[in-house]
Amino acid sequence: MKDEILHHIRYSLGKDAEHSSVYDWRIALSLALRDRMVDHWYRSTRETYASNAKRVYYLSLEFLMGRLVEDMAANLGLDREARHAIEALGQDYEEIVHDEPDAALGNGGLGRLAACFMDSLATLGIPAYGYGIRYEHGLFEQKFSDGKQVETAETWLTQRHAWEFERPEVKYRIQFGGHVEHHEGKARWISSETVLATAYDTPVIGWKGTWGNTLRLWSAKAPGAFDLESFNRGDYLAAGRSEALARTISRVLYPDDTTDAGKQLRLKQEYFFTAASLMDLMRRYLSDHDDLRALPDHVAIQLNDTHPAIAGPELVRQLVDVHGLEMPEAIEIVRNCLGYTNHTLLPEALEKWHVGLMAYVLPRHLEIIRAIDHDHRERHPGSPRIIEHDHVQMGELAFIMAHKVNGVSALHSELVKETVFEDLHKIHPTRIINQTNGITPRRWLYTCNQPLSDLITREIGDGWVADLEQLKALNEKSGDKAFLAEFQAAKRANKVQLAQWIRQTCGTEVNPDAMFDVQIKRIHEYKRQLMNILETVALWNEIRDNPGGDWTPRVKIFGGKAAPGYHVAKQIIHLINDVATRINNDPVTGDLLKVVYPPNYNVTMAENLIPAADLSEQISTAGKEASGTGNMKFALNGALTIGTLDGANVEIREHVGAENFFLFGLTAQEVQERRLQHGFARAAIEASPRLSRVLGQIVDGVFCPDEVTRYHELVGNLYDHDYFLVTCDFDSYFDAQRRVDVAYRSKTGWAAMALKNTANMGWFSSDRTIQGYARDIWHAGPVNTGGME
Ligand code: DL6
Repeated sequence: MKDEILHHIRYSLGKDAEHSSVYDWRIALSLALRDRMVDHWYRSTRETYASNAKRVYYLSLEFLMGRLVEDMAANLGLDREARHAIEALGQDYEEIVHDEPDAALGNGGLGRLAACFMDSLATLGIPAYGYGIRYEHGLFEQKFSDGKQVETAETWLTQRHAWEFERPEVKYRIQFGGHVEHHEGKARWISSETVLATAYDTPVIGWKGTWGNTLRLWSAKAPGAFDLESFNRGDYLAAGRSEALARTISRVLYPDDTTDAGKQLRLKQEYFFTAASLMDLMRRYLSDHDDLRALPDHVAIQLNDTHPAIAGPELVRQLVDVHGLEMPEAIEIVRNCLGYTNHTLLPEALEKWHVGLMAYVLPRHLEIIRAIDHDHRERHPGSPRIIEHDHVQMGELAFIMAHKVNGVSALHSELVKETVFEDLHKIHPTRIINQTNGITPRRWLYTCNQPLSDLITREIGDGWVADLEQLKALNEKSGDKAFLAEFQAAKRANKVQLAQWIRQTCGTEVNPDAMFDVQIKRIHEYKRQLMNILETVALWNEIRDNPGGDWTPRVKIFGGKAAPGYHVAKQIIHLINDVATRINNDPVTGDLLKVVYPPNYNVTMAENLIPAADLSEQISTAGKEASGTGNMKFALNGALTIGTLDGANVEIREHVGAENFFLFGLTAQEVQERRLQHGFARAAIEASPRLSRVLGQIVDGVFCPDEVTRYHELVGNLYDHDYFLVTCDFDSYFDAQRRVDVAYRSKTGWAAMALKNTANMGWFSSDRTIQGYARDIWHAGPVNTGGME
């Protein structure tokens, strides 16, 4: 390994060891690891071709990969070797690993799920491709200026991305606009704009290197030659214009995971990567098959939300316009290939495109969508329409074009049947199924939490990394005081490290013996960070009223970004920072209560925070969080959850035991009923002296003396339009937090509850989730491998 790294320092970076920077060492290490992947990767491809195995294609506008070096080394079984080699070369391994920028090609849960799925597909040996966009700028960087969120462009690709292979020979012409001509029953799309999609491949190697799949990301390029004539005339802007226009398509990730961006560019992005991916998989299929009717026997395509839902009409277009199939038969073939995962019930996140825009950008697809709609309504009179009120409803399109539609937690899948797709579910009662989300244990325990991972491996061996249910053996240890002490020591080691990092990042001293209470996720009203900070103020009040009381010291940790245009979410960020400033400087509460909000939450930060957390905040309004996956990461790492009966919390509670979970709040059903009661929020505030006092302080400017009116709108909205029922759940939440305080005071009792969480989270491995998709949707499986070469 050492020689391989030195080889890359010299021959790939053109440096000598003495003059190499941290960056050079990181790239050399990454290239050395990448070399070790290539043979596994090729072998997997050869075996897939040789066995004629069915391939899975996971289409996702987002892949939130984070850093790769540790993950890649761990999956190759080279994590220790890599560290030793770097140290033997006199370098600091941690510094090198931390030099890698996060590949932040996603907004949150949906994109991170795609990354976990890639890891599990490779670990399980299922032949698969992830297809997405190679954004030049990933999710924006967040800074705080006087407590307010400020966004700047993310720049990961200004450095070399060592993991990928550019494939200049793999390119497809993607068309937009123009019109359609019909002649003798055949359609011809005469487009007005073309860009090239070119491929970049990153190998994804599963645990112990037994299998390798590909993440293929598309970059947009101009199709024509550089405009030398304009350049020679001195018109440099004109010379670069077509290149710049084309590149726009893969330039920026839309910084919004809950609202329909509504922009022409977004629709173009969606079509760009979907069309390129389908052209690519069709080319691969036709390279060794000629019967298009057998496509579903060899190809399974999963739509990660509606973002790639144009795949239905696009594949129909290719089958009909390019390969000459009849429309009804093409629709049936495509349906048998496609699965669609729904990740949200929020109405604003269900994509809809105006027919005018669709006609302008994708005129042939609009015709095909009308044909699909017509075909479906002929077969199922009275069915909901795909095009309603001049909008193409992408959820309906995806549903109709998929043979299976899945929700991402048991509760969510039931709500999908009862709400957004109620009518379509009646027509196709077996189409909606559930596949509860999962997380990869490789990244979310083995790599990110070495103290706990080492302890578990010492106790039960390392089989758990690829078979997480083996953690159940730890249940026997919940009465073993010596083991519980070691379990606590692992947590404490993580907390000490985090406390140091918090000091460096936020300048705040926190006590590692205080309870670390963490809420990290996108900032959204339904996730109710607002309720958390209001409860923090209420606790602050009570401590100040009785500073000598028997309080449980707490550090409240927040992390998360707000969509740049989401005004209320940005106000909530500002409020949290204002409250933090006031509380952290209060000598009365001192170490009993601290609030920290490190900026720029990302995958790497999650890997630091989660292993150190004692309490996991999963407090969304019931019925709103489709699943959550952060909730799983925390519980796996031995944090207890305070949460509502929402998303996958319901199943987590069932698995870890109700006695090891702090439940509060209204159920999804009660939420619906409460909303119908006139003046429910005012009534709740009036009934809660604690909440009234907190809201009064905020209105009086206790946390913003420089601008007393800053939060009047935010608080006013709570009185009049508390759609997410912060006010109604507040008292129940406060009481649950006090139960948490009491439980935390018994160190051994807490450790036993935490261990029960770790021991019973095995079911939430994304390996289990992928096995479910493979069995129930894709009808695909692993190609037998001979183990590590
Ligand atoms: O399924 C992954 C993840 C869930 O865990 C979250 O509960 C859910 O909010 C998230 N959904 C989205 C929806 N975005 N769009 N469209 O990100 O998916």
